[in-house]
Amino acid sequence: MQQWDAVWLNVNIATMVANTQCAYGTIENAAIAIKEGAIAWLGSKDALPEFDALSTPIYDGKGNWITPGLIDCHTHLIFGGNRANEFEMRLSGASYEDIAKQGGGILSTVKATREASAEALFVAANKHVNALMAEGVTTVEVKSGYGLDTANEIKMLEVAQLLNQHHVVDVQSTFLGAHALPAEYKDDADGYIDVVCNEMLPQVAERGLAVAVDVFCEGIGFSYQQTERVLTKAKELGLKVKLHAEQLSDLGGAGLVADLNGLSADHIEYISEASIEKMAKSGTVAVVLPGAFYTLRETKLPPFDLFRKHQLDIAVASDFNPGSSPICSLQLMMNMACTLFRLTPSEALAGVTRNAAKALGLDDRGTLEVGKRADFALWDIAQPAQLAYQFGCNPLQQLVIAGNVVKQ
Ligand code: DI6
Ligand code: FE
Repeated sequence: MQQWDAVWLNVNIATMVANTQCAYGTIENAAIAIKEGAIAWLGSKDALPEFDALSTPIYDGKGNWITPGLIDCHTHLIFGGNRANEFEMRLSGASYEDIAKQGGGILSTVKATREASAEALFVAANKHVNALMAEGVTTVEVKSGYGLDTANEIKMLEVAQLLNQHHVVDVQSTFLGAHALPAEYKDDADGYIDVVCNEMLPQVAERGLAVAVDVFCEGIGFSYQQTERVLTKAKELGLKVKLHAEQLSDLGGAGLVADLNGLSADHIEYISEASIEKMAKSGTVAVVLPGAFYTLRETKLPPFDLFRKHQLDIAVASDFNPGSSPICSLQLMMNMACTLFRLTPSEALAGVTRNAAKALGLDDRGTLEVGKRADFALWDIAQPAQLAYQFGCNPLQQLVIAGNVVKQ
């Protein structure tokens, strides 16, 4: 007789295991059992083995749907202040790039983040993680990049570490020291990159403060050569690499991160087919960020036909940040991925589960299979496409993270 920690009966399961027959990897009339934080059994209810029903908590799913816990693989959710004033400026005609060039944009959040205590940053960021979790998120990636000096970049990563320790949601940290050029290094971008490579990166690696390293490779960010220096150094130190690439122009960054076997290239509205071919070869995930596209009222869509032609894995993330995507909702991103980017609802769901896990280099989650982490959500829906189709009537009923029922 099986000894499990908990069992869910009377559920339909979208396993999201890649499957050519059914995009959701559906098992209807199913059951799922967990033990020690992992999935111990799942399958058709008819095949359920005998288990110790007297001492096992049993949940009745009432015919609702279970999906993997959602994974937001690209956020900047630790920051001081807000940029509602720039929202107003953009509405009266200023562009995101104009504002950045005038010393606003990312640099205004840098000022507020430097002025904020670690405690204040933690309290604000904790609310953001709560909001994501309320919509079914079980893993979130968090980037630094609003400190832009060694002490403040470390401060941000320590806040991320604290969040990971204190929040039930799993927090994966990324070092984004090369996010913007701080005022102290105006006209000396290479000098700032020296500090990122020789001072910040070694400390981040030695203290285990980040899993991965990212750079904003862009006309208003850092050049291809500067990006290459940072990512190469990161790899030497044993860190994974990913990139903000081709958001506003094509600098070839996505090809670079693919050449370095990077996890993901993110944004990529302006990517070339040559870079897409490189990503296909290296298995680098295409992370698309409809919240930034929407907020900046961009019109150039990422080239999804080419992504599909070259069979890239596509992830969808919030890019939650105070400037270009002040939207702390992965459910809305799924909806926008369909409405703005024309992904199918199953592609959108794969984008926030299986492919988002791959974008973070995590192979223990993102699909529901025996042995994977017991991270899953029970939704009050009649079919999985509803998760992308509707917005504002959060259907989350129950959330399980590493086997713990954190919402019911
Ligand atoms: N691209 C983005 O979408 C965010 N960072 C980046 O490099 C925007 C960050 C911000 O505007 O504060
Ligand atoms: Fe971003």
